[in-house]
Amino acid sequence: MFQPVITATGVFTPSETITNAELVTAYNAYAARYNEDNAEAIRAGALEAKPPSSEEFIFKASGIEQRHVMDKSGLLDPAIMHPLLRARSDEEPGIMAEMALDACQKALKAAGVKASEIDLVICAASNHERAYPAIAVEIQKLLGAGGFGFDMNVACSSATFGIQAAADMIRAGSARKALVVNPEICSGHLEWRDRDCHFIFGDVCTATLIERAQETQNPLFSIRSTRCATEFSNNIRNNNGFLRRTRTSGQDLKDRRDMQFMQEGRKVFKEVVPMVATHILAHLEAEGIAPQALKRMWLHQANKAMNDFVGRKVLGRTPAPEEQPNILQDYANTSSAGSIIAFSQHQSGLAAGDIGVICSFGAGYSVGSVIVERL
Ligand code: CO8
Repeated sequence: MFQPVITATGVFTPSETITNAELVTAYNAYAARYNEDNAEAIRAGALEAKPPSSEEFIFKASGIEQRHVMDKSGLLDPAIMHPLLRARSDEEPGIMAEMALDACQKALKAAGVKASEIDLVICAASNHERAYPAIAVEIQKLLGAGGFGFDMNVACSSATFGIQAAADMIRAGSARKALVVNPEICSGHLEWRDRDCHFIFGDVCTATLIERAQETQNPLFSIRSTRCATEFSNNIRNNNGFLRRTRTSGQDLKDRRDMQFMQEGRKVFKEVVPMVATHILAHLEAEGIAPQALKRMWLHQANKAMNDFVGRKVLGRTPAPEEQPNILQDYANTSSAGSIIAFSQHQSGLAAGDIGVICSFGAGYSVGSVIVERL
């Protein structure tokens, strides 16, 4: 058996940002235009008018101040309201692979590992731009890595589930050096024309390099233990899929609302928060770690109030900001990448032997926790 250790992380951050003010201006222009175009149907009661969005609501309800995106021009155009991404030929690298390459190369550089030494690439994300060939295999080729790669999707929990898969393979001996990479183009699946959710997501890519402790000079964190759990729920759902064209219901096959992200946000909040706190506490107990011994929690970055609640439940007191760092104010919810951005950016102040937990949660429902020890 080999001990898996995290030796580096890498983050690709798109250069374009959208502030809440920009977002709300674009949405409100879209809503005004929609209400004007459909004035007759709205007056007749056949359609509902779209109410305006507000910066105050967004910040108060979520803690989000801005988001990074791959393309803001389409998102801020009231006549478009989705990202505009250049169509690529099959001979060019795909956009997810391109984002992944940047994040992986940053992680490899930080650890001083050559791409050719990598023998496992897991592309773990909540959406994949095509069905096959796997994005992970394309990333493997672009990197010049060996071994094998595969894609997986557990929505917001993809990164921690991917880390568990990689850590288990390293432990068992079927992989030596693994990259778990999370290219999240959430802007492609968000419904920017729905004020209930238009502020939630942003784009980013994270990568985590995991190696055998016995074969690295520069380990950062030992992976003490991982735990994943799922419980079916329809409260976060996206019905887009390959059976789309088989439907004959007469609905718009290109632009159905349920082909984008949908959620019952209140229900998600109420049901997932206790599930996450119970999950982390049970995981710590199984490892013989008292919650008070936890020095850091890198939580999924969906909602500030949600994280505050989980932090209080786990520690039994209000965590200091450095104990439970948030990055969602700058990045919004980046699905599976959120907890890894927090992990990547907030490692200072930990001493050898300190214990922390990376935890993500979301659609499925799904929860994944990774208990790590600073080396
Ligand atoms: N501006 C002004 N008012 C608004 C707006 C807005 N933009 N939006 C809603 N309101 C109004 C509502 O209409 C409502 O009005 P009323 O009281 O008159 O009905 C009022 O404000 C309150 O609305 P809510 O009850 O919806 O507000 P909440 O306080 O619950 O906040 C949140 C909404 C922020 C969505 C909150 O419920 C939340 O964060 N919930 C948890 C969500 C979550 O964590 N989801 C996880 C999803 S991520 C995941 O699993 C990955 C999926 C894959 C990613 C795909 C990429 C797209």
